[in-house]
Amino acid sequence: MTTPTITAFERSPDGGKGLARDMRVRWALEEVGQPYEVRLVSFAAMKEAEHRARHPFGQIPTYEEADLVLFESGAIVLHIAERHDGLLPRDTNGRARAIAWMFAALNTVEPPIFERSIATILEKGEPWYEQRLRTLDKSIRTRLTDLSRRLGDAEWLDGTFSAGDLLMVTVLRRLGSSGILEEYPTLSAYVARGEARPAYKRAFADQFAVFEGSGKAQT
Ligand code: GTB
Repeated sequence: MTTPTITAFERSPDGGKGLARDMRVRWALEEVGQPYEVRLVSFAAMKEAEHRARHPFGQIPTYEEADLVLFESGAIVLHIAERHDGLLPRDTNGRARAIAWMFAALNTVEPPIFERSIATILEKGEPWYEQRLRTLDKSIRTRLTDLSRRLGDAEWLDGTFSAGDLLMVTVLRRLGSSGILEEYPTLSAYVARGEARPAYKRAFADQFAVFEGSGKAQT
C-alpha cells in the first residue's frame, strides 16, 4: 500500500496538546500499524489553491493515498478503519453500531464542545459571554450524562475498542481545562483508557514533536 500523507498545522494553536483534528487521524493510523508521512502547513498555505485542491474549506487534516485525496477527519478515520483490521468489528451489525458511535461523537457530542471552545476564544469579554457559556455547558452536561449512563461499567462503547471510541475520546479531550469532564468519573476514566493505548501515545508524541520543532515535514 502507498504510504499515506496527512496534513497538520505547522504551528498548532493548542501548544502541543493534541487537540487539533490531525490527532484522530494519526491515532487511527497508529492503531492499524500504517506508517504515514506528514505535510505541515501554515495558516496562509492552508488557504492557497494548492491546499484547497485537497480541502475545499482550506483546513487540516487531509489524507492522500495514491490517487485518493480525502478531507474531513471522520471520513478519513472511517476510510482507514475500512481498509485495515482493528478499528471496526468484522460482524456487520457490530460494524454498523461502531459507525453509529463515530457519527454520535461527531454529530451529537462534538458540536456543543466545539462551540464552547470557540466561545472561550472569540466571545470572551462580550456582554453575552457568561450566558452563552451557561447555555453551552448545559448542553454539554446533557450529552455527557447520557453518554456516561450508556457507558456504565463497560470499557468501551460497544464491545471492543473501535473507531467510535477513538473519535469519542478525541472529542471529550477537547473539554480540556473546563473541568466539566471531571464531573463524570466514568468518562474521565474512559478518556484515560484511550490515552493509555500505545497507539495513542505514539500519535500524541508525534504531534508534540511538531510543536517542539523536532517534527519532520515532507512538503
Ligand atoms: N469537520 C472538519 C474535520 O473534522 O476535519 C473540521 C476541520 C477543522 O476544523 N480543522 C481546523 C482548521 O484547519 C483544525 S482542527 N482550522 C483552520 C482554519 O479553519 O482556517 C480544529 C482545532 C483548531 C485549534 C485547536 N486548538 O488550538 O486547541 C483545536 C482544534
